[in-house]
Amino acid sequence: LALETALRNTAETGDGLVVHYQPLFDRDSGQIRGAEALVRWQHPTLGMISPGDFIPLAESSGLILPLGEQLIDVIMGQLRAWHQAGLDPVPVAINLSPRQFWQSGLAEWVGQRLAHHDLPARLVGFELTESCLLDQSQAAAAILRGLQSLGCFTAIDDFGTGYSSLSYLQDLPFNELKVDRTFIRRLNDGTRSSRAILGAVTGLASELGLTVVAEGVETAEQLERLKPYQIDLIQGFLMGRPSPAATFADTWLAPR
Ligand code: G
Ligand code: G
Ligand code: MN
Ligand code: NA
Repeated sequence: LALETALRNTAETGDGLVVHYQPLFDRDSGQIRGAEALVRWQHPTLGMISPGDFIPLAESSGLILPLGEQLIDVIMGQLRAWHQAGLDPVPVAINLSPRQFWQSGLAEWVGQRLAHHDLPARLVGFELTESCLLDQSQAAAAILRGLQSLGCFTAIDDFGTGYSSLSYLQDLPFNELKVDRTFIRRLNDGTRSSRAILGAVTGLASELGLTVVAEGVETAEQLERLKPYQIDLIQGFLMGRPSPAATFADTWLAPR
């Protein structure tokens, strides 16, 4: 309960929200193409808490809604600050919990915040997992279209881990598909089925016009093994770990 009280304070004020940014690179040119925002919570006495340890509490308590709004404002504020510092920001993808995704008026609210921060919508996108979409693909499609019509991009995250249905890819307006890192890791075992599955998913996604992202690339050997597949972007510890905003900007952002 003490934890929930502290989280409520953070949800109301934004104090203690820390965002790290992990770069995504063009697989072939190696150029940076974007970043994923990954939240941490700086607790007054417990120190830095990872999302896996507080997002579930935020979801069960309902605090995920105000917390998520604070977070989006922190990220948009950061993009604006980078721009004002003379840097050329890259598009940032924000993870959404199912409750945030289904909150009514999401796209409208995002549009208002973009205007408030005076940001081009193409700099902001949203990642959802398949658990957001279950059994409601018509309604989900409408929300995704709302975000896309603002100019934001949409990504399906951790693809292949949930109740994946390939028909999601046809029915839902996603710009990007992020292949879950378990599929990248399984390439290490060298089995024919691992290669077949990765080939089918990346081939179909690419054929449908989606930007395909390989997540969790940790070794040069994995990167090499990914070469035969239709993969556009690479994310993982090999190329860049999540880092605080200042480190991220120093390392990866170019002057305008
Ligand atoms: O950074 P880390 O590996 O600890 O992230 C663990 C999980 O927390 C990931 O699945 C990631 O998608 C999720 N996560 C990170 N940041 C956010 C966020 O801002 N909102 C939500 N809903 N989930 C997040
Ligand atoms: O569920 P989601 O894909 O949003 O989770 C993102 C999480 O994956 C982040 O917490 C990030 O720290 C983690 N991550 C990013 N790159 C790698 C990697 O190369 N290996 C592993 N094991 N985790 C990674
Ligand atoms: Mn993600
Ligand atoms: Na993921």
